Amino acid sequence: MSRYNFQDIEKKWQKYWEDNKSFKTVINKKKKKFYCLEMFPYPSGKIHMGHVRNYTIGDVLARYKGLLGFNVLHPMGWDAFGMPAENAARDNNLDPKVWTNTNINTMKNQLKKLGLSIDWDREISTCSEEYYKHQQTFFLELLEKKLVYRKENYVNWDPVDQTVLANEQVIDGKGWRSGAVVERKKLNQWFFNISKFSQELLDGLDKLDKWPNKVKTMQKNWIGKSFGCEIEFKVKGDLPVDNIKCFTTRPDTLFGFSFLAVSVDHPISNYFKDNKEFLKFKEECSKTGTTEEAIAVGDKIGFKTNLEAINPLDTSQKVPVYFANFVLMDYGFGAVFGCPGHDQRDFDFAKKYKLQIKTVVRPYDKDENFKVSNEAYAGPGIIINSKFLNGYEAPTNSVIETIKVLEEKNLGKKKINFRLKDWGVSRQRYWGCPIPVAYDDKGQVHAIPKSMLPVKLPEKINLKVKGNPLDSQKNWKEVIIDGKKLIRETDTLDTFVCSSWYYLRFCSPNENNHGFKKEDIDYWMPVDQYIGGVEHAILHLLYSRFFMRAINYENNNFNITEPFQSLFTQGMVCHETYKDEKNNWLSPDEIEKIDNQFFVKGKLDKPVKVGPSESMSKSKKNVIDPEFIIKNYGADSVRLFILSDSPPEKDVQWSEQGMISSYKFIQKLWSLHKEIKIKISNENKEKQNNEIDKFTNQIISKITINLEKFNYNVIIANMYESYNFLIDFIKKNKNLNNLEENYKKILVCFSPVIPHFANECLVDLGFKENIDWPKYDKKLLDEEKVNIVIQINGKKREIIQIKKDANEKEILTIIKNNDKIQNFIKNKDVVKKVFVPNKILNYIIK
Ligand code: ANZ
Repeated sequence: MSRYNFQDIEKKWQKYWEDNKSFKTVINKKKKKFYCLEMFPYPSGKIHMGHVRNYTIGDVLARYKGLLGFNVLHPMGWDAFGMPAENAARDNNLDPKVWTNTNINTMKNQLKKLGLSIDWDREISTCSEEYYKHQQTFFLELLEKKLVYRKENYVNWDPVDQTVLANEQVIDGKGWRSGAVVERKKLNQWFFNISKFSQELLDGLDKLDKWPNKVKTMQKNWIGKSFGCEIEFKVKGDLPVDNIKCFTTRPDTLFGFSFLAVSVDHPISNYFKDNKEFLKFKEECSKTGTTEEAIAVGDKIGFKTNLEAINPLDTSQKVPVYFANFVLMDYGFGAVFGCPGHDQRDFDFAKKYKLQIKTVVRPYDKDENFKVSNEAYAGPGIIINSKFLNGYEAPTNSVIETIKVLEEKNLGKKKINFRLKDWGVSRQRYWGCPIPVAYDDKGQVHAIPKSMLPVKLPEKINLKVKGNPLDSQKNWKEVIIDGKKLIRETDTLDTFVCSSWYYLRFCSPNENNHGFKKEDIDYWMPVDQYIGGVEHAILHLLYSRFFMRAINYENNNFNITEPFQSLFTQGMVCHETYKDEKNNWLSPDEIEKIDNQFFVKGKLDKPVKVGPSESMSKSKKNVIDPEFIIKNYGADSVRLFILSDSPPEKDVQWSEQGMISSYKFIQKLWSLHKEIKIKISNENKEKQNNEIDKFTNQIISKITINLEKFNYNVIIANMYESYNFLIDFIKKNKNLNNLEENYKKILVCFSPVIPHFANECLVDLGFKENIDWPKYDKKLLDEEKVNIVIQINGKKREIIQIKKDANEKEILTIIKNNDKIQNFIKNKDVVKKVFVPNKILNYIIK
C-alpha cells in the first residue's frame, strides 16, 4: 500500500489555496458573515507551539463556518512595533524595520505551512506607515475630544528597558518584559482617559455572555469599583491647613481612628519641600514600586507632621497626621484615616509607630470584650465601642448608617471610586508609532496637521545612544507648522495602542483615507469569535474595549462598543523541563532516554534531572520547534495532535509519542481510503446497508455539536471512532451503493482538522463540486441511554438502562415489571425515594 506522501500533498494544497485565492473575502450581503480572529503575533523570529495551537483552533472554526455557508473573514497580521526589534537591531547593527520584516517573512512562511485558511490579501503590519498614519489620526481625534492629555506624573520606570510601563505591565513589582524591579519616576506623559469609561466598561461586561467568566472577573477587579464615602477631617497645627479629605470604604470604623496618613505627593507636602528629613523620607518611599501589590507587601514607613486631625464623630479625639508610603496619590484623595484594628496596613503602621489599636468590630462568634491582637480583623461582625453605631452589622448596615449620619451633619458624603487609572501611553523608545504633536518654545502642544501625517520614523539612526534615540535626531525633531518652528514629541506610543484597533483595519486593509471604511465595519464587526491567551485578559482586551468607546465618543458615525462578541481563551502547550547536574536548563534535543533514565545526549555519565511539565518557554528551554515538527510529520498530523489530548481551554502536554501516533493515524486513514476507493470502483454494487447511514448521521451530529461547543479534543476521538467503524464496515461488506456518499460526508467532517488530507481524498474520489457541511437528521439519532442504579436502603440491587434524562415516573414504570426489585419491596413500607437523575434511585424501606 502506498505511503501517504504528506510533503508533496500538503505543498500541493497550500499552493492551490494560494493560487486560487481560496480564502479571499469580500462583503457578501446575501450570506451571513463570520469574523474569526486569533490574536495577532509579535514577529519575534519564529512561530512557537502556542501560535500553532491558537491558530489551529481558529482555523478549524473558520473552515467549519466556511463549509456551513458563512462568509468568513479570517485575517492575519503582525504586532510589529516594540522593544525586541530595537534591542536586537541595536546589538547587531541592524535596522529594526529590516529585522522586523525579515521575521515577518519567515513566520508567514511557517504559518502557511500549517495550512491555515487565511486571507493573506488582508495582511497588515502595525509598523507600516499605511497602518500607523491612521493611528496618528485616531490620536489627534482623541486629543480633540479631550480623551488624551499630558501631565506630569509618577510613572513605573523600568530601569533595564529604560522606559515607562503601564500599571498593567507591572507584574509583582517587576517589568513584564525585562523582569527588572520597577522604580517610581516623575515624568511628563501622555495619557488616554480610560477612567472616564470606568462605569461603562464595567457595565459592558454584563452583556458579554460569550466571554469566559474568569476574564470578566479579572476585568471587574481591575476596574475595581468601590462604594464608600468622602470625609473631611478638620486639622490643627503649625501649617495653614484647615482640613484633609479622605476616601474610605469603612466609615463605620471611625471610632477606631488612630492616625491620619497622606501620600508624600499630597498638596501639603509643598510645605515640606525644603525639609531635608522629609526629602530623605520621600526618596526612601520611591524605592517601593507604584503598584498596590508592591505597597501591600513592602515595609510601611511614615514621617510625622505636627498636625493633628480631629475625629468628625467625636471631636474630643485628636490623632497625629503622617506622610506614609502606603498611601497613593492617585487613588481617592491621596489620604486615608487609619484604623489599625481593622485594616492590616494600618495595623502594621500602628505597631511600628506605637499608635493606639482600638477594636470596633467583633466577629459574630466573639463577645463585646473581643480585642484585636496579632493582626487586624477585617471580616464581618458587629460594631462595638462606637457609641451610636454599637450593635450594627458590619460592614453592611453599619456603613449605610454612618454615611447617613455624616451626610446629615454635613461631615461627609457618599462616593464611588474606581481603581482603574488612566492609561499612560508614552514610551521613550524609537521603534513605535510617533506621537503626532510638537511643542513651541513655551512648551505648548500643537497637533501635527492631518495633511502632514504620517509622522514617519526617521531611518538609519544611531540606536546606541543612551535613552530615547529619537531625542538625538535634531533634523527630524524640528518641524515647521504655519511658519513656526516647533519641536516634535519624541515619545512613541505604547504598542498596545496598535493592537487596540487592528481588528477594524482587517475590515478595510486598503482604505487610504481613514483607518477603516464605515461600510466594511458595519458588515464585519463585531468580531464573532476571538481566540487568544488568557494572559491578555486585562491589558489588550480592556484597552480594545476602551478604544472602541473612545472612537464612539461624540461620534455619530460609529456605534461599536464591544469589539469581541465571543471570546475563547486557549490553554498553554506544556513540556517537561530538564536540568543538568549544575542546574542549567537543557532542551529536549540535548537529552536522551535510555532504560527509562535521562542523560545528556551521548554522555551516559551525565544524568539529567527531569522537572515538571511547564508551559513552553525559551528561558526554560522546554520548547519544541514547530517548523521541525511540521517538516517531519506534516501539518495535518500536528494539527491533529495539538487538538487531541485536552480540551482547547486547558493546557496540553506535548509528547513525542502522541505526535507519532497522530502521524500514524493519518497513514492509517490513507490506507483505509485506498481500500474504500477499490470497493467504490467495483462495478458490482450491492444493495444498501443502513448501518452506515445511521453511523454517518450520528457522527455528523456529534462532530457538528462538538465544533459548536469547542470540544475539539472530542472531535479527534470522533475521528478515531469513524476510522474504527469504517475499517470494520468494509471488512464485513462488499461494495455498497451508499458507501461512497457516506464516506465523503465523513471526509468533509474531517476537513476542518486535517484539511490537506481530506481534500486530497475527496478529489481522489472525483469530487468536484463545492463542498458543503453535511446535514444530519435528528430523527435518525439513537436516543442516548444511561444506566440507573436501583438501590434498596443504599445497597445496589439492580441496574436498569433507560433514555437519558428520564424522570422518576418513567423509571418507576420499568421497575414495576422488574421482579427482582418487586421482591425487595413487596410488603414493605417505602418511607422515601431518593432520585438522582441519570444516576440513582434509592428506596428507603422499613
Ligand atoms: C478607613 C478604613 C478602615 C479603610 C478600615 C479600610 C478599612 P478599596 O476598597 O480598595 O477602594 N485608601 C483610600 N485612599 C487611599 C489611598 N490614596 N492610598 C491608599 N489607601 C487608600 O479601598 C478603600 C480603602 O483604601 C479606604 O478605606 C482607605 O482605607 C484606603 F478598617 O478607610 B479605608
